[in-house]
Amino acid sequence: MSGRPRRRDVEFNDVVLPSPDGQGAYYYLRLRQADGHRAWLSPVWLDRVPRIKKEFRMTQAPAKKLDSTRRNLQDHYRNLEEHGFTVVPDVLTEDELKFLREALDEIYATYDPERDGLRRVEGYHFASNLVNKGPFFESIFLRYPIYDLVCSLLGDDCILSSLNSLEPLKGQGNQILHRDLPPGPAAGTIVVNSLWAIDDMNQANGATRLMPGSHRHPDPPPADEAGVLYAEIPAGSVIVTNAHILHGASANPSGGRRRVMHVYFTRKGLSQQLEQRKYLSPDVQARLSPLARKVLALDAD
Ligand SMILES: O=C(O)CCC(=O)C(=O)O
Repeated sequence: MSGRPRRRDVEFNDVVLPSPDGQGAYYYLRLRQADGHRAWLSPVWLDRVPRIKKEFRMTQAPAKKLDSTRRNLQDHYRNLEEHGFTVVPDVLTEDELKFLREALDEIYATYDPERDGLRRVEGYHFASNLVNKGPFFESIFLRYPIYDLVCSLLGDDCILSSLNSLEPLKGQGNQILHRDLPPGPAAGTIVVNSLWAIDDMNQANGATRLMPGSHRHPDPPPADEAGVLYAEIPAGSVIVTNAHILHGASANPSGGRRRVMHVYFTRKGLSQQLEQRKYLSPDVQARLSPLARKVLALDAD
C-alpha cells in the first residue's frame, strides 16, 4: 500500500483526568472509526506533584533536636522571614530520586568545566549547567511549591542563576560558614537558593549547616559556630534559603552518599552565575516552555 493517510487533528479541552494523590498515572487513548477500525495509542504518563505530608527533622549542633512540621505555604513564608530558610518535604518522588542518583553520577563522571561553565570544586563531586542535561532538568526549577516560595522573596519575574550539584567526598567537604551575598537591607533579598536532597542528609555524610536569622544582620559567624543547625533531612526534601544567610556544607566523615542539587535564583536584571543563554544547547532552547525561557532569561525584554 502506498500514499499518506489523511491527517486530522483532534483537540480535547478541559478534560479532567483522575490521578491518585501524589502519584503519576497513565492513560490510553482509544479511537474507533465509523467503519469499525480501531486505533490504540501507547500509554501517556502524567506526573502529579506530590503534596507535602511528611515531617522533617533538623538537628541543632551538637545534639539538640528541633522537630517541626510545615503544613502550608504560610508556614514556609514565616520561616523564610524569621529564620531565613524553610524545609519542604516530599518534593521529589522515589522514582525521581532513583533517576537523579543515576543521572548525577553520570554527570559528575563526565563533567567538563569548559562545556559546563564552572570550574570543578576540589574535595567534591560537582556539576553545573544541569538544565542542559536532559528533559527532566528543563522544568524542575519550576516545581511547586519551591518556585512559588522563591517568587515570594524575589518577585514573579525572578530568574534562575544556576542549577548545580555538589557532594562532599569522604573526609572532605567542610566549608566555612558563608553567605552567597552579604545581607543588604536596602536592596532586600536578591538571591535565594534551594538545596534538593537526593540522598538522606545527616551529620555523618556532610549535612548543610545553617545559622538561623543570620540573613537579617551582617555579623560574622561566631568562631564556635554556636547556634548552627545541621539540616538532617530525608531524600526528596528541599531546603529553601534566603541566600544571604550564613551557611555551608560540612565534612563527610562517613563517605556516605550526599548528593544535593542547588537550584539558585536571583532577581530579574542581575547577572546569572551561569549565563543560561550561552550554555544551553540550541536543541534545549528550542523545546523549552515560554515560562522556562522567561525564568532562564533567554529572551531580551
Ligand atoms: O551543598 C551544601 O551543603 C551547601 C553548598 C554551599 O553553600 C556552596 O557551595 O556555596
